[in-house]
Amino acid sequence: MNIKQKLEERLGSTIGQADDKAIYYSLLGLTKELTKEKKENPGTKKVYYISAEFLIGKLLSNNLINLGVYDEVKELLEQEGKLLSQIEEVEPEPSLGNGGLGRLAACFMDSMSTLGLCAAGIGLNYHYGLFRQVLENRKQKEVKNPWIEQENWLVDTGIHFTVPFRDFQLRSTLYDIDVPGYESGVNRLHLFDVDTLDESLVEEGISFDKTAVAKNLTLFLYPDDSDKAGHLLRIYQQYFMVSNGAQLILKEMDEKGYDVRQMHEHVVIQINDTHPSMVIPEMIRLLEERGLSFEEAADVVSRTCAYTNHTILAEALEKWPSSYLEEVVPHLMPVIRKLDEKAKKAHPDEAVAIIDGDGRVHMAHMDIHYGFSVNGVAALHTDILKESELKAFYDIYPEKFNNKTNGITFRRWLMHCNPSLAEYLTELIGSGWKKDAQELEKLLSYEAEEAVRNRLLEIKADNKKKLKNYLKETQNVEICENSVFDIQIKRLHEYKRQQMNALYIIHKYLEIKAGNLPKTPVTMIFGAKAAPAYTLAKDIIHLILCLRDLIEADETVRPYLRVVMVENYNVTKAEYLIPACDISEQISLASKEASGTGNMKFMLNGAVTLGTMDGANVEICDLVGENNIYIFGAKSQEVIRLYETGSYCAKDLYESREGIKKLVDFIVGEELLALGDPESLNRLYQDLIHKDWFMALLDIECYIATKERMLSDYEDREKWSRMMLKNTAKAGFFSSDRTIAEYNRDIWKL
Ligand code: 26M
Repeated sequence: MNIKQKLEERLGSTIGQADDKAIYYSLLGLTKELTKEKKENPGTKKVYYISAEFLIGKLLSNNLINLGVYDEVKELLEQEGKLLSQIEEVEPEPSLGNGGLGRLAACFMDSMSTLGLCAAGIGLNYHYGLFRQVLENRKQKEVKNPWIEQENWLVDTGIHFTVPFRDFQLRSTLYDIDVPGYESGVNRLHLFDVDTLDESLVEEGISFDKTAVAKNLTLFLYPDDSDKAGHLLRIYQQYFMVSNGAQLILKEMDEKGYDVRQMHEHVVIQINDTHPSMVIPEMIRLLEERGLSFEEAADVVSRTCAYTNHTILAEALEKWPSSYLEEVVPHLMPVIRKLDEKAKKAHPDEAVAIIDGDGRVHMAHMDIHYGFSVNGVAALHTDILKESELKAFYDIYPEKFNNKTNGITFRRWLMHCNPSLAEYLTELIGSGWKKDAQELEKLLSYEAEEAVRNRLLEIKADNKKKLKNYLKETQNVEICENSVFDIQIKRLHEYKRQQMNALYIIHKYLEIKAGNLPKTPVTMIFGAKAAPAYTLAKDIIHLILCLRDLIEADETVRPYLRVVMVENYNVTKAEYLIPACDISEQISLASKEASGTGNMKFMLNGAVTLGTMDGANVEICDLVGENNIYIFGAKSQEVIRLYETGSYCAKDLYESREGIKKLVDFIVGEELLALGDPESLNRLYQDLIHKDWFMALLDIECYIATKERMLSDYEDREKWSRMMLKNTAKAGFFSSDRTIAEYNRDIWKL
């Protein structure tokens, strides 16, 4: 039977007669069926990628692409007057991640399958995922985000485990999502859930009884952790994830007849940040139950586990009070104490202790002592880990440290989200780039051809029109497709410095008011969720929304400058925004963004980066050369020195630089106070003057100057299109296929 027949059989009608919903669900079923026909990636050694987040995005198109039937299905539907892009709108987006860390795990799942590696993901099946963001009264409101429908991608495996806690135990059910590789075999994403979950626990917004663990464990991703109950719930979640994961790994080893004493020859556990770190003591505990001595168990587990660090922000490194662990998982504490004593005996330095003087358990320290590999996620990040943040560990274990610069899957972030560019590239350089991304460099030989460059500009213009239509339909905002699209989309965090971008908007507003009009209008686009308890992040959203409305109401400014905040920014919205972007905002304070992966997606799709020398921006700069990127701001060494000496003083800058004072004062000027919440605006104003922990005022002047230079270069369409071409051509390095090949070569050795 061909695809058309199979589809119509599922529909019980012709495609032409069916509605989008019916077609979506039939395609969902068909895709699952086609995936089942694929074989699992084989191997005698398997990597388990354990992560609290997998931000997989919608799956239909991605899976159709990887199964090699995307074009066939798309044409089939078009013959019957249906658009695949329209049908995709029916699919709810799984909401199983916050941002970069979760999206990275999803890209890695795609690449591990594509490269034919024997691999699985292990995580949790959060029913309401991360909250859905609603923008109301110029503020963020959080509501639940139910994404699991009657028919969905999850497969109930019928596999159950029992997970012990202090006062009770929970039975789990394992749900799987198949991950087909691109023209390759299939791996699985294993998502554990509790049988006793009670969705009705959620009342208003996203609040619920945090103490009813059996009923709430997999309701939300990282529920508000501003109080003790939130912290405990997070420990419950983490332990539930790793205990299930460890039991699954042992079950699979048993089934294959492997000896658990040889675990390291058959298994690698890649620990994605510290959220899954309890897998180390848990696996040791389970092996002791199977008769291994503590020493034997600790040894084999140490040869099996590898840790990836994703941040150097001190406040983000997990340190659980041992009293909390005693309250939730008392049976793990004896193991953790033994691990701590053993480490202290060998390395008495307080800086590398697992349990510190205050009784807090440093999860990363446990990973480094009892894992065989420690990696950072971009060259600069790994250097900083080695030279400062984790220097004491690097001195002990230099051989464990390695870098794996992040990557993105080109299946989703080019072939799917930007089909016209993908097709044009194939027309020019053949389709080899789909398997070997380095082949994109072949594009360089077309740099001098005006017709090629003009086509790239045309594709960009089309994508901008598509975004315009999408925003009109979904948010009822109308933007000008002939303006410059300047886009900053990422979680809202002070270190990412959306507040600095907001200060730029104030600058531009005042310039326009003074009669200095831009040649081409500028559209500033933001997308960002703030953590529910992160007050200052919410204040920054409020400022941006107030600026938006101030400008919207001003007939003299509106034709030249617009501000748009995309509501509930997620993977699906990123897929519209990224191909349409001219200016990619990557403006974190140098040394703070471990890597960034949005920067890579924008570059691949022909946007030009405006950024600091931070994370993977450094490597983008090396690849495209200084003439094809706009770099500004303090370098990481300077920033690190400022922190060490405590010599940064925002107030000095505010008082001594008239231009800076004017911008900051505007936040609490009469125009904005007439629109906004005085308490919120005032808090942000005070913070910028008295703290400014992430040094927005340090870089604001060169940021403004560099953006102005960029806008003026935008007018030179030849120059700009050369930069676009160069960026796409040099993006091959950032394929997650390259990243995963390196993980396998250096760490997993499958
Ligand atoms: C959140 C709220 C308040 C304080 C700190 C945080 C927080 C910050 C970072 C929590 C966790 C953080 O790190 C984990 C993380 O998401 N890291 C991201 O990982 C991506 C994939 O490697 C990188 O591209 C990003 O640069 C990095 O921030």
